[in-house]
Amino acid sequence: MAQDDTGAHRAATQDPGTPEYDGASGGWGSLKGTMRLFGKDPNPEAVEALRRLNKPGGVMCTACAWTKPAKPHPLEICENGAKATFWEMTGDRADLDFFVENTVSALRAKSDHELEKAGRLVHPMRYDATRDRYLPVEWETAFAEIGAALNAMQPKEAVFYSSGHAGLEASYLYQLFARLYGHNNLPQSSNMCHETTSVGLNELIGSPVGTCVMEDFDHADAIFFFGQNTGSNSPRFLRPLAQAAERGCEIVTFNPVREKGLIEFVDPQSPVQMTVGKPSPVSKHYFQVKPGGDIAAVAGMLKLILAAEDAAPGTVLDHAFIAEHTKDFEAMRAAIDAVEWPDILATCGLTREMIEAAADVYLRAGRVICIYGMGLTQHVHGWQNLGMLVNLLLLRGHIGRKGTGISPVRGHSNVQGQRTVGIAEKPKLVPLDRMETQFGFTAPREEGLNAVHASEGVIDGSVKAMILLGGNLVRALPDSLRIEEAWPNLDLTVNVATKLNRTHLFPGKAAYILPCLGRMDEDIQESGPQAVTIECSLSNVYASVGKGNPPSSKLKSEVAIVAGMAKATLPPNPRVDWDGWTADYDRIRDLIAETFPDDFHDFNARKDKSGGFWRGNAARERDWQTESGKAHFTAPTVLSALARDPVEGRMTLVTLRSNDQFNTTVYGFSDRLRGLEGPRNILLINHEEMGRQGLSEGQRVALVSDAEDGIAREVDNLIVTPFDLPNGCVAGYYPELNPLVPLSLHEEKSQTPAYKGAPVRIRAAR
Ligand SMILES: Nc1nc2c(c(=O)[nH]1)N[C@H]1C(S)=C(S)[C@@H](COP(=O)(O)OP(=O)(O)OC[C@H]3O[C@@H](n4cnc5c(=O)[nH]c(N)nc54)[C@H](O)[C@@H]3O)O[C@H]1N2
Ligand SMILES: Nc1nc2c(c(=O)[nH]1)N[C@H]1C(S)=C(S)[C@@H](COP(=O)(O)OP(=O)(O)OC[C@H]3O[C@@H](n4cnc5c(=O)[nH]c(N)nc54)[C@H](O)[C@@H]3O)O[C@H]1N2
Ligand SMILES: [Mo]
Repeated sequence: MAQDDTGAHRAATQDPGTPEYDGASGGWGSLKGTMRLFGKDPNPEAVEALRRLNKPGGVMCTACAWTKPAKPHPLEICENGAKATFWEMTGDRADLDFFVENTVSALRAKSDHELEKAGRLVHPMRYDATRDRYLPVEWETAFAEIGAALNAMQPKEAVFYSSGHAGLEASYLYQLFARLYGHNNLPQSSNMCHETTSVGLNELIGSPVGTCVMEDFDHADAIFFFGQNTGSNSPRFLRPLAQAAERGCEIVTFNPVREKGLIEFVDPQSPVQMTVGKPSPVSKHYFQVKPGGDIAAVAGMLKLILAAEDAAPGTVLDHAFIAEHTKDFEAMRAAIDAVEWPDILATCGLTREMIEAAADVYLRAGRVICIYGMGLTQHVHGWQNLGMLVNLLLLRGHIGRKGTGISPVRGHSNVQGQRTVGIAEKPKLVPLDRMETQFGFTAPREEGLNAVHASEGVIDGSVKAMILLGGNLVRALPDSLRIEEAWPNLDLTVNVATKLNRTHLFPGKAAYILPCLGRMDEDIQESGPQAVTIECSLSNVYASVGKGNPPSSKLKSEVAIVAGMAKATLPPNPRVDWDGWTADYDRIRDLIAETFPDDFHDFNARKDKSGGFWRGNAARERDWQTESGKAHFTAPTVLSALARDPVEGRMTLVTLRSNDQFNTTVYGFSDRLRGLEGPRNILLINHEEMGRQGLSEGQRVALVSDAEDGIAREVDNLIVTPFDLPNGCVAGYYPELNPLVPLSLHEEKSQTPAYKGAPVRIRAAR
């Protein structure tokens, strides 16, 4: 592959080329990928669940937040949805014998994969330090002890985290519990994920979520796609993308890694494609931007677009839109004019021809959508990344028209919805006045802790209790070894979980694992079978009804567990009916509708609609709910989204998800779509950098932190694996490499950790 003088390691071709691996994403490979993990005779209940997945009356998949369409396919599933379903509906059990046989210290020697592979949790457990084991405890005892422990501390010393798994009902009760108890310490997984979006888009266009709906993908002429790996992380989105490409929509992708799903796609639902195996091309142009190089790449595009306008005034920009709807155009223009091409090319690692090709697609398109994921949000200047995409869209009025808009692709299936119903550490985002009237109390107004601030509190001892409604925080956070070390100093750790994970193995002084029903499990309460609800990336809200046989009669629903803890902690309140709400989730939805009438009026009636109900989006109507009442252009203050300028020998570490994992849940060891098989302790690096550093394939090395904050960080025994990446960066897997990401290295406004831009050096293995 040619190296040009801009540092791009790929010749100036704009053709995505033929991938080096066999078979496109989707297709037989994806079906085989699933069967390989779960055998030829998977649990028949799981197979039945798959038939009902993402359809009205069925279960809404836990594997990602991509929308569940109103007209679902006969099988509205993907490889990873199937994996998530089989993984949750496993016949394996981490039963009482398992916990007798294994001390917690012994369990720490197991891998993330082995821990969850032990199977579903079946009984509430309490840690016994003298025996170094989790031992069974009765629910009421656990609730009473948790309540007593919480009442023995100041409310603001406790943190209530949620991973984006739990439905809107449990999430609403959880935030209510926190506020009745007396804090806003409600960090959520989005603090490590799309918080940059929640903060950044909100400032820029007055919407913390994306503006696109499904129909927009049928009308866009061009889609600019930044740092989101659809093939692995939201595979059902591949079909609408491939269909868009097929009808002539030009997709331009910016990503340091040549992610196969964005190159070509085989539809597992298309018999012709499955037989002939002819893939549909997805991206017209695929540009391997350097990590953190997107601001520069888009700055180049903006320069060309503004130059086109100057050459033929009045023909390129939508002046009427800019005048009526936006602010700071001139400041943006001045900042872009001041940027020099050599700096742009050096920072993004692309050639001028590539950027011209991208600008050309933009200029020819009547309707443009920008899509992005963690490749933009998990950087120090992530907010400016988003600002650049919004700049692109605003220039020609590409927000608030059919076929246009900005579309962040969210992660956990209900991560967006939990925020909508009040899980927020920022009290100003929540209608506390209304809740005060509803429940007759004075809500805390002090800003709560987000994930990074809560972690700092665990390390410095100011946080005393961590309650986790799902998740595996010790593994998912940056600086994970420092977190592991500090976690056992907590007075109280409570893990509401379906499966055992590493966080549970660092018990606080009092520590509980409370096993919950999963989304697939039937949830029967006093009033009968219950539905839960979730919100997808496109702001549709749907009911999800589990039908599976729960792995143990001892399990409680997340609603029942939150209510149980709350009841045991809080004094009685005539307006608060934990038991009655648990008995009938319709009553919780009525509360949600009362607190959030605009979004959730007639909630119980609307929740069963095919394709869900859309919550609406003001920015889509060009109603900009920003401070100025306008949409804001951004004048970038930096060209690279990374924290620091390049230094000799320093590499940028990008942490990636494999195709065989869901966050910290590792299903298996095949990263099929990248052609990587086997162990996860790999260091991906290109041939040229290998030569420069004197490395050979298969050699073992260590990575050390180059963060200059005086904290030593190291991950040893990584296998050097040649991989097509830009120069100056290396990549490897999350969560194994989390010890190398400094907690202090985070996005400037939202504190989203910079998981895609940690400074490291390569050292000899010990
Ligand atoms: N199967 C599966 N599905 C999942 C998940 C999972 O772990 N497994 N996780 C879920 C969750 S919580 C989330 S948030 C989403 C995450 O989904 P994504 O947003 O796709 O997140 P990642 O896979 O971390 O990385 C996204 C891409 O960013 C690219 N990238 C890295 N740095 C840069 C950069 O500087 N610029 C650009 N342009 N690109 C860059 C990487 O090469 C990668 O392709 O997926 C959800 N769905
Ligand atoms: N280096 C690096 N680190 C990252 C990222 C990265 O790209 N790179 N990505 C970040 C992102 S985007 C995210 S969202 C976070 C994710 O961080 P978390 O939300 O903390 O982690 P998960 O791996 O999703 O949580 C897995 C656990 O959730 C529990 N669980 C599964 N289903 C359910 C359920 O239905 N109910 C309950 N109560 N529990 C359940 C199981 O016990 C399982 O072990 O990680 C972040 N960390
Ligand atoms: Mo996420």
